[in-house]
Amino acid sequence: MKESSEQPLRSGTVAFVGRPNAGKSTLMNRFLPEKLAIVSAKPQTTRNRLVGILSEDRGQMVFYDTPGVHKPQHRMNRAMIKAAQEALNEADVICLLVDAGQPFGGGDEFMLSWIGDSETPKILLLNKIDRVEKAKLLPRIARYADTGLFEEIIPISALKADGTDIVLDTLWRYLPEGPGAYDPELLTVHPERFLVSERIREKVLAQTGDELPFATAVVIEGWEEKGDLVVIHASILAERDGQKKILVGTGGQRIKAIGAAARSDLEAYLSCRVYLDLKVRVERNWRENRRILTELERDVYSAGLT
Ligand SMILES: Nc1nc2c(ncn2[C@@H]2O[C@H](COP(=O)(O)OP(=O)(O)O)[C@@H](O)[C@H]2O)c(=O)[nH]1
Ligand SMILES: [Mg+2]
Repeated sequence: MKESSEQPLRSGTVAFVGRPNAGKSTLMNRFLPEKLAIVSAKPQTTRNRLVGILSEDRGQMVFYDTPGVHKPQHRMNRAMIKAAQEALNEADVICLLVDAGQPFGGGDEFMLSWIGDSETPKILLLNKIDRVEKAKLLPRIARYADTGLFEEIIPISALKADGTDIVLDTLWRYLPEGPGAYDPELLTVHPERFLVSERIREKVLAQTGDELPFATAVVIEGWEEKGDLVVIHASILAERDGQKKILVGTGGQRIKAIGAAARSDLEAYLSCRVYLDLKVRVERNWRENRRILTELERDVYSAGLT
């Protein structure tokens, strides 16, 4: 039984938007009971709109983590920007994340005009303050305050959980009253297959350097459950033979390391033994290939849930 002094339940959606690498995925993971989004130091790590669900006694908050907004150069990138735009249009609150350690530039100016058309309440989160001197923060805050676009400006460190409780308390205040739409046990709407492919892709990003910035994708080719063992067949897509070479490494060393890291992560994540059969497949210019992009996109959402 709820006491009458309690606040009414609130529920709604929050979009995290911003330039690549601002820390959007790190922040969403921070608010969820379990890691959902993959994170890397490389730009364009997040490729789709990811849905994360937080259920607590205050209500239900649904996060949209989005791809960073950048100048699109491939069909894939145009789809990424579209995913960010849809999240922006549908959210009850927009959080613009900015890397406070980077100087304000053209990309930031563009973000302001991109979100500026929307009537939705906006909150600015100046992230990565663990890396910035306090004195340098004040002019940044003033710069954003002058735009008149934001209801709130909050300096945070998503990584160190500094200021993040304040963000959450603030966000609840902007959500409409009403019960949540999702089962409170649900963390997300994405199928396990997609989440597994993402976790493998995270290991690919972590184990490759600048020679392979964003040209990879991971496709789950097969999935069999044999008692407490799950056998997963997965392919890493490369755009060229040269990229395949990089992914495989001398004597297959790199793909072995990726596979080992992914397997141990997946065993913890799926709570069972995993046999991971990982291959590299060359698909020329897959970022322009409608068939492959459709195939990748199909795995992202379960039918009927979005
Ligand atoms: N120092 C610092 N690094 C952060 C912070 N938040 C995120 N990062 C790092 O910034 C990089 C990009 O983070 P990510 O969440 O993938 O950014 P996204 O592209 O906006 O989703 C990763 O290496 C993160 O560990 C922060 O508050 N402080
Ligand atoms: Mg991200």
